[in-house]
Amino acid sequence: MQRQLNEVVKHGLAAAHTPERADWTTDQGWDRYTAEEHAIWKTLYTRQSKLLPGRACDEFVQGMQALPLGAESIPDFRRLSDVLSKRTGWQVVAVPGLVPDEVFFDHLANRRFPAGQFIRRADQLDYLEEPDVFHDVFGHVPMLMHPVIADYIQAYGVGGLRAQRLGVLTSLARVYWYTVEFGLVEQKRGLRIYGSGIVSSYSESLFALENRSPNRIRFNLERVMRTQYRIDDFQETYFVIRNLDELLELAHVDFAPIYERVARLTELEPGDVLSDDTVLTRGDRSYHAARRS
Ligand code: HBI
Ligand code: FE
Repeated sequence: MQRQLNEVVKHGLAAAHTPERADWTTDQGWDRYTAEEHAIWKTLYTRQSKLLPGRACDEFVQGMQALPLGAESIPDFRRLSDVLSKRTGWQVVAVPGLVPDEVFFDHLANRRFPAGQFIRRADQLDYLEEPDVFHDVFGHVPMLMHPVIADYIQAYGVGGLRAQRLGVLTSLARVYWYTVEFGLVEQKRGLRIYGSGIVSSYSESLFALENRSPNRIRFNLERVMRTQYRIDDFQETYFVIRNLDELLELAHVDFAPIYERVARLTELEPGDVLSDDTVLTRGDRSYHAARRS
């Protein structure tokens, strides 16, 4: 999962990896994964596959089925890229872990998804700070099979480079966080997960959909840009889109005037609810209240 990612990047831990190449890519080294590492993948994969029917959105399930992904082994990025590139023009490239923002955005802008080469340890099944191969591949790659998500994440890469120059990356990163990583979508048979941070996490899949604690609020761009997010725990609020095409519209919005408006508004805490929010579920906040005391 990619909790604490911004913190880790800010504090320079990402620099602990010395890049072999300027774009920080590395060989996946698929032959070097050990039996233990494949077994960790199998545990995670099996657990998530049982949980996700009726919880993940239809597009995730379809993407998953069309990819060379299975329980038995950590997938080979070349085989994934063969299928993915034919569908949406994206490739999966290996990186050692977190990479600097501008490197990350440059990959996305060019339809390369940087995926962590390593897998979490057996004692970190539910929580880790850097995005590993399970989060990046199981969580993100099925969604990249969908043309709308494929365009949206590329637009985030382009927008990220621009937002960095404008000094407004914080607002844009919140949009990414509350959509690509932690988004929910309304589908015919109910609320479903499309966010990769949720879909790759057993406990957050249950929490985001079924727990009484979090708010579930209709997605609104400016509202989301003002809202801080939690990097070290479950989200206090999930934002809900009506369908994935809503993201396509977002990819074409001119963010510059919006950044200016948002800069004049107060920031919101992760759990805040506003009088003009469209609230689907008002959370009782019990989970985070208990954590704080
Ligand atoms: N690097 N590998 C990797 N994966 C990410 O999701 C990532 C990153 N570097 C920076 C970053 N994300 C975020 O800080 C930006 O989305 C803002
Ligand atoms: Fe991620």
